[in-house]
Amino acid sequence: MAVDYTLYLVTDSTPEILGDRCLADVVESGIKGGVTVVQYRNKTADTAELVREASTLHEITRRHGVPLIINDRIDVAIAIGAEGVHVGQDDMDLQAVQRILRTSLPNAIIGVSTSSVEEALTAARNGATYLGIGTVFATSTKKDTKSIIGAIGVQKILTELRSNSLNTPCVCIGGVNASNVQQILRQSRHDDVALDGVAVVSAIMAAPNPSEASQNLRNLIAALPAISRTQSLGLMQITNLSFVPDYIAAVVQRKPLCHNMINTVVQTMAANMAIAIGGSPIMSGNGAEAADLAKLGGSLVINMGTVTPDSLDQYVKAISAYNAAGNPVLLDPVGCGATELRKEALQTVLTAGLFDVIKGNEGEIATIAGTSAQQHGVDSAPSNLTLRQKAIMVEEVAKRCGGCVVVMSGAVDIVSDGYQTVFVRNGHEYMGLVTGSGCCLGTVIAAFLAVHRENKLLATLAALLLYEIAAEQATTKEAIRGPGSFLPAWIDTLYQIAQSPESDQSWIKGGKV
Ligand code: 3NM
Ligand code: MG
Repeated sequence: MAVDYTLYLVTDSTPEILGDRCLADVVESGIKGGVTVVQYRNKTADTAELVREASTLHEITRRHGVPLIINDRIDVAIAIGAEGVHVGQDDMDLQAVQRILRTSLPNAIIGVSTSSVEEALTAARNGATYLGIGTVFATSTKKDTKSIIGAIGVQKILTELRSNSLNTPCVCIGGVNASNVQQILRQSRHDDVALDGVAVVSAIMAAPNPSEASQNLRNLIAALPAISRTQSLGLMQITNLSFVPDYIAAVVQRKPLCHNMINTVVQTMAANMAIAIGGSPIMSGNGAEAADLAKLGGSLVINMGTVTPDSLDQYVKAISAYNAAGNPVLLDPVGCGATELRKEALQTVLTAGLFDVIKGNEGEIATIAGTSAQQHGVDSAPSNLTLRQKAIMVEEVAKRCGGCVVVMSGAVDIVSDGYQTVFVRNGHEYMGLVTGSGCCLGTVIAAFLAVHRENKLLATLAALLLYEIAAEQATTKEAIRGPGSFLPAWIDTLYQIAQSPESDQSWIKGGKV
């Protein structure tokens, strides 16, 4: 039978996790909440107890049409006629398991724990039905974990398997819970390679309400936005910018909510720019209302420009709320390398959830990449990196952040989703003389993200071109004598283009990508 690995529950009967509750009740509750596979794992009970408990569980799982897999004990699996077994690297080797089960349980699922590329390739080549990949995050549930591999380790294993044409289903295990399930699923993705599900112990077994905990995990998994790879954009087709007016028209038509948690310097300007391009801004710094706002289908901007301990707490709440609702989040890590406090705040934010776009200047992106020199204030320190070196850095950060789009703003803007990278040479020097011109780009991009979720790279590119070409056009107006008169003219031009992006497409011919 085809197994659904989406939410794989591994049981644990220890007092630390099960407490004094009944194992069968907890498992049934989990299944009712959405568990799709159950593994009975008990490292201490006597054989008679194992067989007895396994058959009780089997009765429940059968009733709900969910497969039951027995950890390690092939004999117990055979005794109760379970759907499968799961073996670790220190258990009986896969070929021996296959020999034994060939006659007694010929259709058995045989899962294997793996923590390295070699182990995974070997198990998959030898015919494992599925692989458990771990340990993803540190966990106290299993005392003898070998290595913590993180999302990057999982991604590496998945990529190697798939590039060797091994399509064995994979789940990951170790420290997975509601706060990180979206992160691990998204950050382990690469091209069209993805996990088939997640395996958890304590997130369900130790939950006060296992059914609710399972339901919550299923919802979080379901809310995860599909990875939106730019379809054969390529460098050839990027010369055709005719999608930009269409993207703008859709923003104006849909009037997306733009929830800005943005620094206190640029609130008004960001709100005005959002309105000019057709968005509906709300400048709320209160994380407690983020869950309600997230339901309205808009996007969230986290701009750390005037971060404080309190605003940081609010960001974390809002990021979780938007991630849970599956709505886009843009991070502007303003001045994140300038002080120790900002570096710490950046780490808090980056681990709080997932971002669809990260936008920063060179110093800020370099700080995220871990390669920056000391920043002076919020402006980017000049570096001697070549454009190519910067592009590699942008790509790296995009990959590391699990398929988010990274924008490094500058004289040449670099935009990458980790697979495709685009340079944009539009803009005007006056932009650098108006405070908040970088921050407001985040707000404008976020408005586009809310409407164009299927293609984050193109959405970002459309917003960037609109923003910078409008700035160029504004400076050609007669009354412009400097940055002061430039700002209102820029807002006017954004508004004019947004109102009729298609009636006169000549503006987009100014796009320099
Ligand atoms: N196997 P929790 S980690 C059973 O790395 C098990 O192979 C692991 O428990 C491995 O979801 C683990 O509570 C325990 O962190 C996972
Ligand atoms: Mg084992």
